[in-house]
Amino acid sequence: MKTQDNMPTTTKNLPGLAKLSMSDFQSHRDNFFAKMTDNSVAFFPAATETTRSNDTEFAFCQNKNFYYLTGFNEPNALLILLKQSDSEQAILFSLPKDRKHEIWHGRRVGQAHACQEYGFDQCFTLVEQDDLIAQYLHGLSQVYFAFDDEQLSQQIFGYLAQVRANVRQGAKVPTQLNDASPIINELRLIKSANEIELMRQVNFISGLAHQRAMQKTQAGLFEYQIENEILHEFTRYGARYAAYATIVAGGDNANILHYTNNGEQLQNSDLLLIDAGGELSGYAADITRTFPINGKFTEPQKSLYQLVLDTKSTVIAAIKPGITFAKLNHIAHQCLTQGLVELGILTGDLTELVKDKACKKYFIHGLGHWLGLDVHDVGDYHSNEAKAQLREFLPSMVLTIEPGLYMPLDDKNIAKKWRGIGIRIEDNIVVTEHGCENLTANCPETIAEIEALMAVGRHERSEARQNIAEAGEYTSVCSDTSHSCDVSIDLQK
Ligand SMILES: [Mn+2]
Repeated sequence: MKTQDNMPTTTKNLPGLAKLSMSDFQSHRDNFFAKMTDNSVAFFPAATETTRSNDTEFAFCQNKNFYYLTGFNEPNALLILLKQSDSEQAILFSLPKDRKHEIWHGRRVGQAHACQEYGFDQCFTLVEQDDLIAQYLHGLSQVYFAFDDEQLSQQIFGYLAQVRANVRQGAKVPTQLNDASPIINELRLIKSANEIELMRQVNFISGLAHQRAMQKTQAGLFEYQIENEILHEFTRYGARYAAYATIVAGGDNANILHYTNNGEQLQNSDLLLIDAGGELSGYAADITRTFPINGKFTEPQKSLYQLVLDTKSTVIAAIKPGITFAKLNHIAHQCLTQGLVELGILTGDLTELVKDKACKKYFIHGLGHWLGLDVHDVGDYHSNEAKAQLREFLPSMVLTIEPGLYMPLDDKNIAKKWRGIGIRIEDNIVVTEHGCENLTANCPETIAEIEALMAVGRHERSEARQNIAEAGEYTSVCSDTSHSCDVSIDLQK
C-alpha cells in the first residue's frame, strides 16, 4: 500500500498498453469470419451521438460490438464483413473528410487512413453505402445482424427489398437471416491476453482511485466531492471516463443499490460505499469498497464488514475452470448465512436456512457478472438453450464477485445497531488455467489496511492545516512591512 503522492509501481508502466493494436481488432474480425457461412455478409453499425440538450451531446460512447471488431471510434460508421468462397473482406463506411466540419467538431479519420490504420480491405463514405450494399447482397445466401437493433433491422430489410425489386433482372436475394448477437457475445466473453492486460491496467487505476477516495474522505464533505476524487484519479492515469455512473453512498444510501444522486453530506459514524470503475480504451473496471467515514469501524460495522469480506475471499478462492455461478452462489449463501446466525440476525437451523436462501433477505442482488467492454458484459450465463443450467467457467473469462449485506434504516425487524449499514465489496477476477487472478489486488480491503490508509489521509490533512497556519503567519509578518511582499506560497505542499 502507498500514499497518493507516490507514483504507482506494481502495474509497472502505467499508462503502458493503453489500447489494443490493429492486429488485435483484425483477429477479432477473423474470429467472427470463422463463424460465418460461405456466401454471407454481417452488419455492425457504430453508435450515433446522443443529444444531451438542445445542441449539446453526451460524451460519445462507441457501440461495443463495433468497437470490438474495429477499434474505430467515430459515430455513424458501418462495418460489413463479406465472406465469399474465395475471400473475406472487412469493409468500412464512414464520415468523409470535411475541413469545415472538422474545424468545428474535431478530426475525422477519412477513408484512406481508415484502410491503412485499421486494416480494412476497403473504405467508403456513407454516401456510397446504399448502392454498394445492394450490390454486395446480390447472390449471397445469408445475412448476419443484431436482431435486437430495430433501426438496423429496418435498414437491412430495406436493402433486401432493394435487391428483391430486381429479381426479374436476375438479382438473387439472401434467404436466411441470422442473429449476430449470440455469436459475437460468445467471442467477447473469452478475453485475449492483451484484453486482460488492459483490464489489469484499468483495475489498477481504479484501485488507485479508491485509495485516493479513502484518504480524502472525512465527515462534512459531500458525496459528490468524493466522486470528484475518484474521477480525478481515473483521468490522471488515462481512464478518461468512468465505465458507469459512480456510486458514492454514505450511510443508509448504501442500501439503494444503484444510488447515483451523490448529493448528501457525509456523517461521522456512517460507512461510505463507493462503487466505481474507470474505462480504459473501452474496457471497464467495476470495483466496490465500503469504509468508515471517520476512518474507524464501529463494532457492528466491523462484524458485518468482516463477514462480507470473508465471504468474498472464500468465493474467490473457489474460482477455477469448471466452477459455475451456481456453485459460487451456494458457497456465498453458506458463508453469509452462517455469519448472520452467529451475529443473531438470522435464527434457526443452519442447513434449513441455507436451503431456504434466508440470507437473500439481506443480500439482495446477484453474486457477480461478466465484465469486459461493457460493465455488465455480454455472454450467456447458461450452458444450454433451455437455460436450465449455469455454464462452467473457462480460462480467460473475466467476472466480478460482489457479495453484500444491506440493513435499511427503516427495517424495524432488524436490531437497531445494524440499521443503516449497507456493505458491498467487489473485485474483478480472471479465470486462469488452474485457478484465477484477482485484478483488484491493489485496492485495500482488510479492516487494518483501510484504517491504516485513512490514518495516513488524516495525518496529511493535519500537516497541510499546520502548513497553512504557518504560511498564514509568514504572510502576516510580510504584510507588516512597508514594501510589497512578492513571495508566492504553495499551500498544497
Ligand atoms: Mn458489479
